[in-house]
Amino acid sequence: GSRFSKFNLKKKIIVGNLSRFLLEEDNPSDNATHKWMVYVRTPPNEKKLETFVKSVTFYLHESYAPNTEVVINNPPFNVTRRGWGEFHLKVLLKFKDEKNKPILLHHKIKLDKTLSGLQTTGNETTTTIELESPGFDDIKTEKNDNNTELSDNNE
Ligand code: SLL
Repeated sequence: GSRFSKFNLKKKIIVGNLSRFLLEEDNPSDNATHKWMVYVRTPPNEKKLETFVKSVTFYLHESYAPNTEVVINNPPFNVTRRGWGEFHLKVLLKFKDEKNKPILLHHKIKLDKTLSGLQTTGNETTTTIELESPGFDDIKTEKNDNNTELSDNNE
């Protein structure tokens, strides 16, 4: 038969980023011009990522060394940093059911160019993946809205 059985399940995965220009009063003590946050989620009204994803590993630009690899095991699957440039990052999804091999996604961080100091939406990339076995957990879902704000502390 076909390599993809009809029981395989397609899931849309969204990787996106927000950013905010750092104003004078944010006292940028480093070279950072922006604060940004990268997030991974499923579309609204679809099963949340944590129902079938075990962990998300973010591989940041080498200028963040030695902390270029960030593993997130629980939602929200976000990383927030300060920075000054745009770069491609890699996102590795590992699945609860290990029949599904890890999948690597790519995303380019896009920073706010308006310099308003307000949180703005950057780039969003959507990838359709195919799972052999989702291994869904029976997770009660509320609103899929905990991924959408840059926190105020200086990570
Ligand atoms: C650019 N080619 O210049 C890219 C490189 C690198 C971004 C961007 C590091 C910040 C920090 C940072 O923002 N790296 O280490 O605090 O657009």
